[in-house]
Amino acid sequence: MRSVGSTLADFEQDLISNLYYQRGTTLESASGSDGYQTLALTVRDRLVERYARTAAAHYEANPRFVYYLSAEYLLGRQLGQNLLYTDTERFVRPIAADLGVTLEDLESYDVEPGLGNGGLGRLAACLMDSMATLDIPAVGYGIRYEFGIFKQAFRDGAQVERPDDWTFYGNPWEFPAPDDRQVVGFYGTTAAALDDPTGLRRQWTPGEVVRGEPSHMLVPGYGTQTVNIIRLWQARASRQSFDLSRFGAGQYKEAVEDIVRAENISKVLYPDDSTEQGRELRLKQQYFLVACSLRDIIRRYRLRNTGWDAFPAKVVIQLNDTHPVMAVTELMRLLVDEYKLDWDLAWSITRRTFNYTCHTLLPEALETWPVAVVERLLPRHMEIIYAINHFFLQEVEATYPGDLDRLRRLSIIQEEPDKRVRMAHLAVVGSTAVNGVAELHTRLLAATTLRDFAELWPQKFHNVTNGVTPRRFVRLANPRLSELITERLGDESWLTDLDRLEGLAGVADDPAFLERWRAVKRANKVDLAAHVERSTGVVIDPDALCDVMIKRFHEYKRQHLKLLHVIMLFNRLREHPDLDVVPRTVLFGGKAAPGYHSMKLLLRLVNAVAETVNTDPVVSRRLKVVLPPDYNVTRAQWIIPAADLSEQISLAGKEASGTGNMKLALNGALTIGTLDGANIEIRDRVGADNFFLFGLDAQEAADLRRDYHPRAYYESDPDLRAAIDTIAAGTFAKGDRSLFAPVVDSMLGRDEYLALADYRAYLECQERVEHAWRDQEAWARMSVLNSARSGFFSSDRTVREYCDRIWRVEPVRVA
Ligand code: Z15
Repeated sequence: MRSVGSTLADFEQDLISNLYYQRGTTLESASGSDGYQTLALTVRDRLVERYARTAAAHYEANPRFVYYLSAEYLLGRQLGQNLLYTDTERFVRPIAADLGVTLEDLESYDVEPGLGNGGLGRLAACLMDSMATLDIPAVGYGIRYEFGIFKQAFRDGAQVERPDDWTFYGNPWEFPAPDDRQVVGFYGTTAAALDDPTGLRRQWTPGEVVRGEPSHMLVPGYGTQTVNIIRLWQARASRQSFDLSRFGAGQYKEAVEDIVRAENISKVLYPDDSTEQGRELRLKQQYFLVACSLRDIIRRYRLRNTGWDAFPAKVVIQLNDTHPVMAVTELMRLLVDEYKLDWDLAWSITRRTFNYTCHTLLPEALETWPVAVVERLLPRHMEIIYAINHFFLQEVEATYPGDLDRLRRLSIIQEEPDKRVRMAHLAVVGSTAVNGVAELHTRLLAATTLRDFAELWPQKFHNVTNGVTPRRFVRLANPRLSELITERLGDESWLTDLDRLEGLAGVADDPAFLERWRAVKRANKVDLAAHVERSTGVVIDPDALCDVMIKRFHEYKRQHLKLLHVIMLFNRLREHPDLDVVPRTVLFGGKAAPGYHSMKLLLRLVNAVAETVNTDPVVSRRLKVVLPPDYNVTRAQWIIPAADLSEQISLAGKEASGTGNMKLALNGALTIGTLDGANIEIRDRVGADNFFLFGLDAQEAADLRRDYHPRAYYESDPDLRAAIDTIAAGTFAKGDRSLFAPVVDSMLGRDEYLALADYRAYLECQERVEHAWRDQEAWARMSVLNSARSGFFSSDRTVREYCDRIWRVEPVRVA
C-alpha cells in the first residue's frame, strides 16, 4: 500500500501534486477555491490511509458493529477538524504564509454540510466523533440531501429562506461508492407466497423503483488511528425508469419525469425541528434511508458471516428518533419474504438488533403516519405492521387480560380520530432498549409519554444523558481557552478524558489564573464583535456582559420570555437614562421552520427590538441586541467561546436535554435556566452557587397548566404589563399596532408555555446575574468552576454508556 509521508516536505509535495493532478492547475493560475480544495484533498489523503487500515482491522476482527441510523447529521466544517486530527496545521501555516494567504482565508471556502436541523442532527455528529475516538467499530447512515437546512437571511427584519446548495463547488470530503448502490421499491401490490401455509410470508411487487447511490464522509477519531464513515444515500432514477421509447419519440419532458420524481427523494432536508409535517415525500425519504442502509448492513454482515444466527451478535442498530423506524418493518420483510426465515425467528432477530433513542416529550413531535398513506406507499410494510401489532397485542392481552383500554393505548395503530401508525410504539415494540437523553426526560417518558410501555417492560428503559465533543466545541472553537487549560493541566489528555478538567478547580481561587481566564474570554469577545459587525453592522462592546440565546426558534424554548426581559431593560433605561445597569449584549441566534408563522413573527420582533434598541442614543450605550443571520454550527463555534451567560429558559418538562447548554458551560458561560432537560444535571455538577436557577419545575408547570390564566400575571405585574404594552403600542413597528399584535395575543390568550408565569422569577434571577457580574473576579471564579465540573458532558462519556449498557460493543484498535 502506498503510504503518505509525515513530514512538512511530504505535505508540501502532496499539495503540489494534488493541485496539478487533481485540480488540473498550477500555482500561478490557482484560485482561492483551488487552494482550499487542494488543501482539503491533501489532508484527506492522510485520513484515507487511516481509513484503509481501519477497514482492514475491522475485516480481520469481524467485531460487533454499531450502525447509527439518522435522518440528520449536522457535521460542521471539516477542514479545521481534519487538520487537528491529522496534526497537519503546523505544516499549513508556514506554507500558506509563503504563498501570502492565511489559514483563515482558506477556511472561508469550507462549506459546512447542513444535513440537519438542530440538536438531534448535531448529537449524531458528536456521537460519531466519540465512537471513532473510542475505537468503536461504527457506521453512520444518512441521506445525502442535495439541499441542506435552508440559509436564513432577513429582509425588513423578516426571515427569508434560501436554498443551501452546499455542493456547488464540489465536496472534497466525500467519496462516491457507486459499486455499493442499492435498489429500493415503492407502491405496488402484494400477493400470497405460494410456498407459505402460514400466510405470513408474502410477495411485494413495487410499482416504482429507485436507486440509492452511496457516498461516504470520513469520521476520524482524535488521538487514535480509527477512521469510521458516515454513508449518505442519494436517490437516482433506476435505469428502467429512463423511458427510452418516449425519449426517442421526442417526449423529452415525459421521459425525464420519472427521473425527477426519483431524484426528489433526497432533494431537500425537511426544515422542521421537533414538529412533524406528515408529507408523503418525507415518509419516502425515511424508507429510502432505511431500505438502502439495511441492505448495506446485510451486505457487510455477509462479508464475514454466514447464516442468520449471528446477526444480532454482529449488528446493533441504533434508531435516532422515530425517523428511521420503518427499518423494523423492513428487516422483517427482508428476513421473512426474501430470506424465507419463519416469522418468529425473524422477529426474534429483529427485536434483538434494534434500539431506539427518543428525543422529545412534545406530542406534536411524535410521528404518526396515516394508515392510508403507508398502505399506498409501502403496502407490504403496512401488512407487516398489522401482523407485528397483532402478535404484540396478544402479548399484552396475556399480561393484562381484558384490559381493553390498555390495548387501545398501547396499540401501534391509533384508531381515533383517524387510523394512523404510531412510529414511537413501533420503535418500542421492535427494540431491545429504549432510551431518553437526560435524566428528567427519561423519567417523564416513563411516567407520561411511554408510560404503558414502561409498565409493561420496565427493564427496556434506560437513560443516556447527551454529551458534546470537546474536540470541536472546546479545542477547535476556543483555541485560547484550550491553550490555557493545557498549560494548567500539563498536557492535552483532557481532550479525551474530560473529567480531568476538574484539575482547574484548584486554581479557581488564584487571582493570576482568573486574570488570564478573563483575558481569554475578552479576546474571544473581540473576535465575536468583528463577526457580529460584519454580519449585522452593529458594533458591540467586548466589555459588556455577553448574554447568549442560541437554538432553534420554538415556542417551548421561550425566546419571547428573553425578549420581554430585553424590553423591560429598554423601558427602564429610557425612563432613567442614568440608571446604573450592567452593560449587556443580548445575542440571539436561530432559525424558525419556514411554515412556523408565530416563530417567524417573533424573529421579526427580535430584529425590530434590536433596531430600536441599537439606534436609541441613550439605551444603546448600555444595551445592544443582535440576531446575526443564519445561525449554524460554524457560527456556534464563534459565539460559544465568547458567551458569559447561557440562556436555557425552556418551560420545565419540555426540552428533552439540550446540548448547547453543555457547550456553553464547558466554555465558561454561566447558565441562567429552568429545571429542564440536562440543565438539572449541569446544575448538580457545577453547583447551585454557580448556576442561576429560576422558574417553575416540571411538576409545578404541569399542575399550573391545568387551570392557567396568563392575564392575571399581566394585570398584577407592572413591569410585565409595561413590556407587553410596549409591543402592543407599536413601539417596535413605527407605531403600527397590528404587526406584532399576534405575539401579544398569543401571550395574553393562551401563553401555551407559561412565559408569563415565569416572568417575575426570571427578572429577579437576572438581577442576581447583574449583581454577580459586578464582582468580576467572583464571576470568573464561577466561570472556571463551570468548565472544571462539566467534564461529564463529553460525548465520550455518552458513548461509553451506550457501549456498556445498550450496545455491548468492544473497541477494536487500529495499528
Ligand atoms: C431535535 O433536534 C430534538 C428532538 C426532536 O424530537 C427532534 Cl425531531 C429534533 C432535540 C431536542 O429538542 C433536544 O432537547 C435534544 O438535546 C436533542 O434533540 C438531542 O437529543
